[in-house]
Amino acid sequence: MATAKSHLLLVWLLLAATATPAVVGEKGRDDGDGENVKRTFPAGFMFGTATAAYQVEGAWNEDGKGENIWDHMVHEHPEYIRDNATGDIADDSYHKYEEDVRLLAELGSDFYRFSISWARILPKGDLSQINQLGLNYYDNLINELLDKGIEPLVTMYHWDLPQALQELGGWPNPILVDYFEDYARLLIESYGDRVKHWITFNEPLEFTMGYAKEAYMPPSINKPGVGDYLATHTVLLAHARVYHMYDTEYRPTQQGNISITLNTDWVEPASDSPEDIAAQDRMLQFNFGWFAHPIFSEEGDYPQVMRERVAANSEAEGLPRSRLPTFTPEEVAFIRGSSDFLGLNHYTTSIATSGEEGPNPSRDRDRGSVGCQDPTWPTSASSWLKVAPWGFRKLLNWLHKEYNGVTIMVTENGFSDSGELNDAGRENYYKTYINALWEAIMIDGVNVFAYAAWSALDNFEWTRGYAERFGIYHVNYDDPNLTRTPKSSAQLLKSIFTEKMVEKVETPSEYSRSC
Ligand code: GBH
Repeated sequence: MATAKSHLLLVWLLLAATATPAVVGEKGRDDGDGENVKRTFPAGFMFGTATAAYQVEGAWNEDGKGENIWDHMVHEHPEYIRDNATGDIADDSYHKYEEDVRLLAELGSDFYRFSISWARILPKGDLSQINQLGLNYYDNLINELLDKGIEPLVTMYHWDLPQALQELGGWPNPILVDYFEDYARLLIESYGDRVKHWITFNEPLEFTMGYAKEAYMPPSINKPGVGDYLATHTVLLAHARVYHMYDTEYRPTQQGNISITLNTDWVEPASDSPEDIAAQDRMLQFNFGWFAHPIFSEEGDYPQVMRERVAANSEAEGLPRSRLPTFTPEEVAFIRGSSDFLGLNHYTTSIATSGEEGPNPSRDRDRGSVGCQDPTWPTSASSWLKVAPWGFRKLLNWLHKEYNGVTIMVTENGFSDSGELNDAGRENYYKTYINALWEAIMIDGVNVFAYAAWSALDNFEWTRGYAERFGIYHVNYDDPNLTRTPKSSAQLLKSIFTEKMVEKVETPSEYSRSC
């Protein structure tokens, strides 16, 4: 089954490596003819890169920083992390931020997406103690970026909850809505004169798994189908609280935007059968609609299919109420529309078919669809990350349709290898994915205004340690100076970022869908 189609894939990979002639009749503008066709992005389109505090900063206990749940987990459970690695030092960006900003400038970045470490600013999580040295660090970073003409884009929360707040139960405790609001207000008061794009949360789909599974994400609590639903409920209310605070109290003077970053694979049905198409829809709703439907749909609230299925399973389990918490009508209205754009993290594609997987109970089981990836798709150093640029274009089109022409910022997209300087795999990934992006914008009319490559530099890849590298700049972890060196992909991205053009490459129109 896979063979004929995998040949097509091979042909495509060869094509992707060389320039191909322009296709006549497309709506988008292809400049040039014959070889080296360039695809120009709309005027004002922004290119940049992204990182996250725990993955790059290091200095985990310096200058008054408090402990967070990642510090805690890597120290208490080194066995959860490949090679017992930690982010104690990471890329030492806390001390090397000036050098890092120089690299970003060298790359021609319009913006830099970084996150703020909550416990660096509020060591106890609450306002009982404000760490001025922590505030100064981000102040300096923001000023350094602006000085080099790079716009700062700030993620308030990229997975590193202060341990003191975890001791109150963490995200399943609704009191965290208040604590998050206090923290966000301090950030906006401190930096909002200069920061015009805010992201409240990065990938709640991932970090709420910390309350559903062991050894994947702190606090590593094994309550699937309960802890993840409760955590998400708080996170959505906290997001909306901060959105409204910004909207009413700060937007009039600061005139910025605020949003949330959600992640998903594109999901392809295993076949065109109605069962597989329904499984595809459930996969997208349970993984993405769970967060996006309450915020970006016209009706708000969790997706109907999710409310129905979790309620039915909970009843069958003899529970007096659904494991999926309920929003009041006031809360539905409060969350609905609480975003100026959609932040999207996207890396790969998977395939869905109807069936059951995962522990009982769990969100996986509630979903009633099983995911997999086709082994013939080209891969990266990360087992989950298969190269499928056509899936990126399909996902962008699905979002456009599902959420009524929503304005999108791609807040992460990237490829892992084991750290080669000559990173042809990453170059191929960016060329093909940025082509797919161009097609979605210029041919299909999807509203995307910015794109961030993950990541500016190699960094601590969570439980995968330092083995899977996403950087455009290489970091030498054997060298105490943690020397940064541009990889080949830095040249490629520099030309894309500065010329706002990508060289045209073909993406396959047929691909195999078997697992
Ligand atoms: C992003 O998550 C993060 O925002 C970023 O911090 C991270 O460094 C980057 O991606 C690269 O990973 O094989 O079952 O363990 C991306 C979404 C989804 C990727 C879950 C890892 C693990 C699947 N992540 N996936 S599994």
